[in-house]
Amino acid sequence: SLDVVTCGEAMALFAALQPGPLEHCGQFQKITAGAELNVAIGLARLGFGVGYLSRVGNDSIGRFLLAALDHEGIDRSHVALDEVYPTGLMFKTRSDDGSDPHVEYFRRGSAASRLSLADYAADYCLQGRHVHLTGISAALSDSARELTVHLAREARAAGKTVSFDPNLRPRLWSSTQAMIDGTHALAALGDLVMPGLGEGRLLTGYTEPADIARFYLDLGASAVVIKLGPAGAYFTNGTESGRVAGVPVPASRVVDTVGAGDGFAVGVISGLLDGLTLAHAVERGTLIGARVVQFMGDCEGLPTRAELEGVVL
Ligand code: KDG
Repeated sequence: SLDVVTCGEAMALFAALQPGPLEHCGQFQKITAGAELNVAIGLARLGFGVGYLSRVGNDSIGRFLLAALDHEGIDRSHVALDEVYPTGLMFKTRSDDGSDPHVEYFRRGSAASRLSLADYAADYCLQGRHVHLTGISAALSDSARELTVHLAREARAAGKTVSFDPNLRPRLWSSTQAMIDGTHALAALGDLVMPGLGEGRLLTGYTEPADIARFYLDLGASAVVIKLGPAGAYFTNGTESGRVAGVPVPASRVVDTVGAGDGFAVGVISGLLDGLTLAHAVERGTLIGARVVQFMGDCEGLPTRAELEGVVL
């Protein structure tokens, strides 16, 4: 049975094996990517029943992703195989100095961009206790945004908890204003809203974490967690607020920062589903985020339950 359902685009990520611009790199490692998929993988590794709503192309990349879903024990009964549109791809530079890598997408017109209300299945989507969404799904296309909004609204109306990570991808939106409006529409349907500090500033116009959080509480969230990167996180549920310190990771051990936010989300969501207080769930988020940056892929660092228990960083 499912505990959590998420929806988004899965891609193959070709991660450069040498530093420098992608045009000069001839060697890549093929791994899975997709923010919601990363969260699905993290929650499945912690033992939750996870369902994933998506579309992939009927091509080798689509089959690669389906095999990865099977390997991780994620239910893929609602991942449609699209006969017309291909699976999306992305490439990532190798960064050897701890800085954020550069990412190039080949995902316009992808199978997942064709996600629409026709993919919605209430009996499936509302089976779990929790739905996790990000702003990336809303950025893929108008039809994918309609599906994402519908899923969030139905889940909330059915009494499920809904987490939302804005995960801003300016390159996928037609304009900054469209991005802000589209992201607000989804944030307004989230119980738990988890922006990064930079995202929160851009979206709300406020500078301080407490003011950004207030904006989302006023929009209807019951908890807001603002990611402060290596400095940890700020959290509030309106009555209890605080900061959780970052987990120090020596610069020499930072291999790849991409996926840290998804690892953080895995920690917070799993913690709340496990019945932890918001503060303890956020602590778990910082632990997992700090672990993920020490691995090259987006999801290699996501721990199993046993690894989480003895998290050695
Ligand atoms: O959060 C990690 C994601 O950025 C990555 O896996 C790919 O979904 C992705 C995106 O759109 O950037």
